[in-house]
Amino acid sequence: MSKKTLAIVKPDAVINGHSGAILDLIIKAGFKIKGMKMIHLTKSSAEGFYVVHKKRPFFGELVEYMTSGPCIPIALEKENAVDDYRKLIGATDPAKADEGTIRKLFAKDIQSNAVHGSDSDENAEKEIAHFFSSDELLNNY
Ligand code: 3AN
Repeated sequence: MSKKTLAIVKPDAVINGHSGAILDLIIKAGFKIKGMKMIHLTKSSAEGFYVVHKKRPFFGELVEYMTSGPCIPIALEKENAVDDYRKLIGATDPAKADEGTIRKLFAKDIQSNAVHGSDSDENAEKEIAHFFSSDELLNNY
């Protein structure tokens, strides 16, 4: 099993000043930060990242939202990273997320839902590579 996952602090959370609190919860949950940057996604990069949702009715709005402000992609490492991080963030819709989860605490609605988390080991690899070259990832701490 892979130990990696990709988190993104999304534009709503960055703009509303929640980045530090979210990072604190991630670190306290035992994840190690292997790479992190603040960027403003271009339309083509956001479309590429969410290509699996291209046919969904919310695709256009999702791309607009993800390009509306800065976001913070973070490459994380931990045993069982994908599942443990998804437990930490809670359900896609914050109204359905468990108490104490990042989305329950900081997300506004199903679209502006504060954070991203990879849904499989395979996608974690692809998503980390979308944002980070190998020399931007720490391997030795
Ligand atoms: P998750 O981020 O929990 O893996 P996905 O992969 O189903 O959820 O959706 C990707 C992103 O698309 C979500 N994080 C959210 O921003 C947006 N999204 C998902 N479902 C909807 C929806 N019904 N309406 C608007 N935006 C949505």
